[in-house]
Amino acid sequence: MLHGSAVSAPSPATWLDSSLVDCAFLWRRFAIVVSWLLFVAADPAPTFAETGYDGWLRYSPLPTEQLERVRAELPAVIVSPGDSPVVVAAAEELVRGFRGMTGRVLRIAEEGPVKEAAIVLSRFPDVDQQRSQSGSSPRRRTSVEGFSIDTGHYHGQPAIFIHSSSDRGLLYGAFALLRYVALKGTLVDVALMETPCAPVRIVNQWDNLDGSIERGYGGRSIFWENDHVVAEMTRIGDYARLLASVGINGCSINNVNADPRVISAEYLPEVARIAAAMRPWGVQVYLSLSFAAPREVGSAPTFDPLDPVAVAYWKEAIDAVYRAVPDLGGFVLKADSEGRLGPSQYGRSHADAANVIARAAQPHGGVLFYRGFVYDHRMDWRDLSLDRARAAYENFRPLDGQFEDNVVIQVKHGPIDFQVREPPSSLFSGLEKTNLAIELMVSQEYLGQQKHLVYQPTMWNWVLDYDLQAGSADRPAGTPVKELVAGRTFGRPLGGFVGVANVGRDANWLGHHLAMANLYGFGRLAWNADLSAESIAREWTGLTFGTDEEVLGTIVGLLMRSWAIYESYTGPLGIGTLTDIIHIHFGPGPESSEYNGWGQWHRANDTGVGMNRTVATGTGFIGQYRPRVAAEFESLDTCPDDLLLFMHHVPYVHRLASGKTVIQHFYDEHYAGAEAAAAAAEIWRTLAGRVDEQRHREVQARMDFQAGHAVVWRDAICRWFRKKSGVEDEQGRVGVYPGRQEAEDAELVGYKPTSIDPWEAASGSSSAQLPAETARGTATFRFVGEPGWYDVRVQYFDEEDGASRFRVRLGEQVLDEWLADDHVPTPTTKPDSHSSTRRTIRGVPLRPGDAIVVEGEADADERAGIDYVEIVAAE
Ligand code: GCW
Repeated sequence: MLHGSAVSAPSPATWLDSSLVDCAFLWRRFAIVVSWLLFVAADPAPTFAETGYDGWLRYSPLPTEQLERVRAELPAVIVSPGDSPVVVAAAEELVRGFRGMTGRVLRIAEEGPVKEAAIVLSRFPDVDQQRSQSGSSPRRRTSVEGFSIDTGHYHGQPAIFIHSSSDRGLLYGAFALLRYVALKGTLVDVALMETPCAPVRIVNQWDNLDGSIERGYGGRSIFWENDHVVAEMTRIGDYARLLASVGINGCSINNVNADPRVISAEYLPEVARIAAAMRPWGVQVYLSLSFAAPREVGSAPTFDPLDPVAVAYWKEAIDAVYRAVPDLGGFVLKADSEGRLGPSQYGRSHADAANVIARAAQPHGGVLFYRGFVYDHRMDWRDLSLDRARAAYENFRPLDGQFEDNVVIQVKHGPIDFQVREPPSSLFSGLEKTNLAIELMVSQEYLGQQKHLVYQPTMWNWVLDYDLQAGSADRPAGTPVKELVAGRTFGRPLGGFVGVANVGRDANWLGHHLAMANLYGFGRLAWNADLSAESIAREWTGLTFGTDEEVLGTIVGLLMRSWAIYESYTGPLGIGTLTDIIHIHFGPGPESSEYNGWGQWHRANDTGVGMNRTVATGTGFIGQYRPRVAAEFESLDTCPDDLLLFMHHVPYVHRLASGKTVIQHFYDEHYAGAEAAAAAAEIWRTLAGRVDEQRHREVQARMDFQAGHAVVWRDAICRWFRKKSGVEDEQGRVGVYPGRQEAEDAELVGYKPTSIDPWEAASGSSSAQLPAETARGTATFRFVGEPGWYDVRVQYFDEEDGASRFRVRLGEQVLDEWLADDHVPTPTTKPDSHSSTRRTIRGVPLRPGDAIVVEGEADADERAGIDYVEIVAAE
């Protein structure tokens, strides 16, 4: 797009040329302009540009009143106990943070007498360790990483103490103190005591060695380029700093669809450079392995985990890795999944596979994360008894107790694959003698790929708080997912949280500034799973956009509603996201879930919809839960509505608790969701001048895109379900779009009506495209309504295989022009539901008979496609 914005104001000429001067309208505009000017004058906007690179660690100057207070309270010296890289990072972070927030530069001093008030990084002996010989309980591990902050005296001077028994704990304490000051604006009587709720707090990056990132939507890899580690390490260190600031202590640096070379001798020095860049921030590096490595990069003829040759390979290879990176955290393994080779090749179990690597890592203190995401992607869709949701439990439950203690089974939060709503995985209550970690996806693969706003901590709260009732038979309640995965319920030595982050080289790391709330939220929940999404949103917004209550409240409101909004215009009632699941997982594609082996089925047919997973008549998946949870899901009377279609197949006219039929609820939700997405974009617009210009503009562009794309979703899904079910929308909205004129019905010159695949991705019957031999063309739309001011929405296709040019004229007057070169996060080279994009031209004066001419100029394989033009009364 021309200016990165889907909304443009009409040129002044449009206003002057108009003979339709409507006084009331002008007064309204005048009043808006005046109030805006008053608003700007009263509250000067931040004028500096912010790229988002600093994330939530901006340390921007405190507001005046707080500034005075903190300056008065702030000690002059930081006392630091030594020169380990992590402690140095902690002390320097305090200097950096207070300099940014207050303009004061603190001095760093060694332990010993001081003459001024001080912040003291105080490492006390690890009492637990001295008392306990075991040294491996999660409580001990986590207590080591905890910290406390209080005030007192140091060598007779007033002091703020950050205590911990580990360097990492001191670093986390330093970040916590800075966060406290940024949000509260004071240091008086600061008193905090925190212990992370789980030892495992790790992110995965799905980065390929060539620099691409699988399911990454924030640019190319910060770690890899051209089959090597990047030369410039700054960004890697800065990422580790962001991670450390929320307590994350590990990061796997290559895709779980692993290139086996990563552990070969050639790469180890490069991996060591990454480890060195992350080490000061207490972030340990993990490597994803290929299970066939003994054969792929070693000289072994086999990768049978029980064959002594393969066993020897792993021992040698892992010893070599640890010689290069002695503090490597460990490994991640995806085996027997989506085409990855695994133990099944030799009839061995996942435990055999995990243990051969885990044993080799044990002497080095390394941990193996073995992914529970194992399923058959070539299932026979005609066999109604098959169900992908059952796979993780069926694969791992029989092996409970057979894994080494340094193996963690890493399980996606739901039984399918990061859909917009899934129940918690049944495996969380299925393993008692095996370490678990929950895998959450920060990167929004199925949630709008960071072009749509979806604040995930609301969803994660819902999953983590779900009580899977895995306690004793007489008292099953009180075992929420967060306790199970942290290893607390069954007293496991390891457990916790893994987030698939996939940050990239975009200045703001994740593409959408507001998506950083997900990375922040992941870290905060991994640290303390009891935090509410709302409190996290308030923290993140305060740190990222400032604590002005109006700005803060507005952004928190947008974040908090965003998951529900996305769910409603994509796939409500637990049906799944309904995206195009066999390709890029972005736009709508309801048909694509069916009739294939991937098993993400929703089973919509002529009479009903939903997967029957009951024990009584369905796939039996529900039986994998503990009795009370299973009973709740099994019965239509007690199954929660938001999981209804995940668990049951029901007629379209089945009535929900609300009294609405399923199909009517579906229609209503899609309309309400699209409306809410449009409203959200307008709410963000009101923050112009209150948020720095660059971030405001960039977020606005994404939210405007989302508002348009939500309509693509609404229309595709509603039309598809109307056709499938044959049931009309009670409100008559589906297929009837006020003010919309289809491009295929317009007066076309050069353009030709062209069908779109799948059909529901185009409004009406098809679209208009320029044929291969035609470079330019026009589509003319005649206005038929009352005279007045209108918004003109042009729905066009913005593919990745060209940059077509569009110009919109009202008669001879140019209203707008733009280049269709905006990026859909996952490239598509077709006019389809992913590339369908909206451009809105606001406040256009129109009279009946006026011609709106869309001129298109094709480029390469992008044929300047137009779906429709919609003319609606100006807001
Ligand atoms: O959902 C699928 C993704 C794959 C991913 C896989 C996994 C890394 O579409 O891209 O592969 O999940 O989690 O292993």
